[in-house]
Amino acid sequence: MDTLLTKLGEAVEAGKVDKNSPYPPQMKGQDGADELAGQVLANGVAPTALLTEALVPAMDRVGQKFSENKIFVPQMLMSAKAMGAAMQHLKPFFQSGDVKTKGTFIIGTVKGDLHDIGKNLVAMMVEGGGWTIIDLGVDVNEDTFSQAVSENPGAVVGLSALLTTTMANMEAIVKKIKETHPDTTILVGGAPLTDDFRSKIGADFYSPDPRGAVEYLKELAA
Ligand code: B1M
Repeated sequence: MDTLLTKLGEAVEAGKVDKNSPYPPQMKGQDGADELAGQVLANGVAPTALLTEALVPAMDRVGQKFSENKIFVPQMLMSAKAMGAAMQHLKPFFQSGDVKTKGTFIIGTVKGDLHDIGKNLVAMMVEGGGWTIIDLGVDVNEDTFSQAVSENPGAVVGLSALLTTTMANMEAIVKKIKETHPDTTILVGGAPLTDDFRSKIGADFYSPDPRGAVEYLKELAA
């Protein structure tokens, strides 16, 4: 089983989406992230193990190689695509929560930022925790967030950012939401954030991972 998890991590790292994918040429005809994720789960591995032992470490290696100029944006995109193919297999597990009655969770990656893998994972897991999800996508500005809250009174909002430059944009979004809808609870997350930063921008809760967001929302709904 470790071999399959290793192979899955390698496929994501190399950007091998599925068997038919021509990229990378040296892996032509081999199973990709899509097939391997299916095989791992069919062998009874827990979905969270697939995530924490194969997919997330693979993306970390991708980030490391990018920092060292060993790969560039197109390769990083192929890895993201491969990760997305594997994540499709996780969806049914993370979404099979209770009936969706706990409330509405509006989520988006903040303006200037196109990273959506972490945001999608948070959305999947919160949905599995029994919340209705409104996913605003990536590069979302303060007006769009505020509008979504107007359309969904009482909704909780989640902001994601992966860049040190774009996390700064969270402040204006929090400000606008709190001005227009003062009672809105706002969660923030993403690799460069800290709880100090959360406190500085006036958001209500910071979680480094989807699990923390789910737990916080559970308490909020209790
Ligand atoms: Co970009 N990128 N990227 N990238 N990218 C990073 C983030 C980087 C760390 C890579 C590096 O240099 N080592 C670096 C940021 C440096 C910094 O600012 N600190 C970087 C850079 C520089 C860039 C560009 C500027 C590169 C360029 O063009 N020169 C560019 C920016 C584009 C833009 O957004 N405007 C860029 C582009 C891209 C791609 C488009 C090619 C692609 C994204 C594709 C996509 O998302 N669809 C990409 C990728 C794939 C990465 C890395 C390799 C992987 C990100 C990822 O998906 N991780 C990343 C390096 C890395 O993270 N190791 C990197 C896996 C994911 C599960 O983790 O997203 O952290 P993460 O989410 C976690 C937690 O953060 C948390 O839960 C998730 C699950 O555990 N979380 C929340 C996230 N949101 C949350 C919200 C919550 C709670 C928890 O509550 C609401």
